[in-house]
Amino acid sequence: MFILEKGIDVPIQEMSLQNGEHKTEEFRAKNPLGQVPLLELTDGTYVSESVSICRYLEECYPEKPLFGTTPAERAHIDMWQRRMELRVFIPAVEYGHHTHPFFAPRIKQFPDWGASNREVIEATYDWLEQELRSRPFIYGESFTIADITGFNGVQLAEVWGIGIQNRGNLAKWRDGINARESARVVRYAPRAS
Ligand SMILES: N[C@@H](CCC(=O)N[C@@H](CS)C(=O)NCC(=O)O)C(=O)O
Repeated sequence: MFILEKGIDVPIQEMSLQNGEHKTEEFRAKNPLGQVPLLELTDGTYVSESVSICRYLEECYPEKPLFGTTPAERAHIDMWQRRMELRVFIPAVEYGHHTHPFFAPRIKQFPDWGASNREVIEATYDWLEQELRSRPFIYGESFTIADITGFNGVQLAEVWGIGIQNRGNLAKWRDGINARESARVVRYAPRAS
């Protein structure tokens, strides 16, 4: 989604997680965590972690900035991106991991921990509902990395059945992001509500 928003051309190699292509010795030599995404730099090194990859691309291709341009803007956008990551995206990951039957044979589940993450998401949604009364995007008047992280977190929560319910401002924001051309590569939700 970030690459499409930037309008840059980055060669993409898709991998089958189902076939365990990310767990081979060859792949682990590039990322010992055996996870995607992974970016190969021109100097032959590799960077994993989605947001680190986005930051690198932003520095290489500063046009259409998604992390801000001034020191103040960068700090604010980083703050909101972290909030979306820590209070929506990661809690959605944790909720799924610790409550969904799919993960039961894969990881040791702690359902109470799962439930507490749902509370974090719901509280954040209540807060965002207020924040979005007066602006169209997570940070101000323009689309940023914080919208990408937030949107993907909201979608993931929806997959596990945590909807945004009757929070109208949040729904309007989500639907606006969902309608962007770039969202086609991450859009997968049957809406929980
Ligand atoms: N913190 C990493 C998380 C990467 C991650 O969880 N990737 C998933 C796919 S979205 C993965 O590779 N899962 C397979 C696994 O962990 O075995 C990032 O932000 O890039």
